[in-house]
Amino acid sequence: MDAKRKVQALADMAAYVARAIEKEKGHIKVVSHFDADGICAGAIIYKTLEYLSKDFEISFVKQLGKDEIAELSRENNSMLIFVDVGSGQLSLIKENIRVPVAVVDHHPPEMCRWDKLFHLNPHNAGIDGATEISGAGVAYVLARSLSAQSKMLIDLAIVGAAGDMQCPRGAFCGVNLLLLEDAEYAGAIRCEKGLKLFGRYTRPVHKAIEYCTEPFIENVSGNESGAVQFLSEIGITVVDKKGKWRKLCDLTADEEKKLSTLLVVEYVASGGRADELIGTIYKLKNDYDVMEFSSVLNACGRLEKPLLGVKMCLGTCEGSEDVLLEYRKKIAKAVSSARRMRKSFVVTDKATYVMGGSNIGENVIGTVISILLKREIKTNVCVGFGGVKGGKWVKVSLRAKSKGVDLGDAVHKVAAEIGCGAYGGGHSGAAGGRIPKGSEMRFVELFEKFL
Ligand SMILES: [Mn+2]
Repeated sequence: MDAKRKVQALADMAAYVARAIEKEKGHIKVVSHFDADGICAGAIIYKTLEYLSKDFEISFVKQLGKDEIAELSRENNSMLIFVDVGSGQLSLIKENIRVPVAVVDHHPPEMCRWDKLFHLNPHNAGIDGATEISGAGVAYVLARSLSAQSKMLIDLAIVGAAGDMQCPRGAFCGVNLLLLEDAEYAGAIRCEKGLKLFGRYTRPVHKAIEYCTEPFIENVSGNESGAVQFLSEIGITVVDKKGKWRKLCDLTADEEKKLSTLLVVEYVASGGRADELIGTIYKLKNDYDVMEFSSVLNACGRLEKPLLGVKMCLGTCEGSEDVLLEYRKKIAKAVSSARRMRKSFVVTDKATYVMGGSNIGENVIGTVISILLKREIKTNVCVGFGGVKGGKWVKVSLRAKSKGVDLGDAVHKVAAEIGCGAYGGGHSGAAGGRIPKGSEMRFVELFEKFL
């Protein structure tokens, strides 16, 4: 099937799910995932239900497990809509939820059906939900089926895909590419080539360079006056004729080229690839680059402010710089506490296990191990255990440098073997799950067999 036919198949399923939602007159509860994709998907559904004047509320979960579903089953809702979560938990939902349920997700689906399930998942239309469409993309397809007004939410479908890392080397594919073309045509996104520094349209150029730590430039990264000096040495003034700060997008083509050349040299020398620094920039109407805006939303979720993220998706970006700053500090703190605990890491031939304990929370453990894996961990796979509030559970995060082992599949099977409510899943390079506190070493033992 070609891409457009698959999209038609997805749209047909969306129409079926949409009819069930349209019919619903009672209170609808929307449950979405707290990452950038889930926030975009949630915002799309939120706005669309508002267009339809539905009685609804939205909430966000870090994961959808037994506890979360049990809690939902005790609430008084007429309908549940799961967004960016749910396809992998169908049997749990079936067991516990009596009211009609719409599941709008892009994760690999469990094979399970019942009469009150309205399921929208790209895998069921022959579309790969890992690379070709995000949760926000699927939510957008449903939203279009519910209301023509939802067309204006198309940019969020792309932000969600970027948040889920569905644009390796800056390129989208599959349905994402079709959505991007639509978004460009509608004027919701503008594509241009250039330096992919955060703050291209939003920060003074010297600030963009100062905040840039990849590449890390001695005396410039993290050093404001150093950044100003660096620019003036290569003949780039930081203020314009009117005395206003110049942004990266204000530079002339020659100036940007000169700056790119120097930064790329530094970047390649520090082990990076040039195409990570120079390439297509997808500019949103709120003046953010798609990638950059998705990181703002990610920070909102990790700081437990997903509703602020929804607000930023649907309105003004006020407070976005504060959110990024707060999140940067949180990550820096967690990375240094992980480094202090180095001696407690379990290291085998194939993997390094970071025992975060209560020092590294579940919201940051994944990012912390990604950073450690890039900078100092020698094994191909890194597994992190992070603290979960309440003390009953431990969050497991898995990352791999290169392919070879399907982490999502491995964590799923290991969790099943541990039992007691443990669960896990994800993609081949990045996965996660939850296990009961105290079963960390059992996890290590079982997981090693998969490597
Ligand atoms: Mn997603």
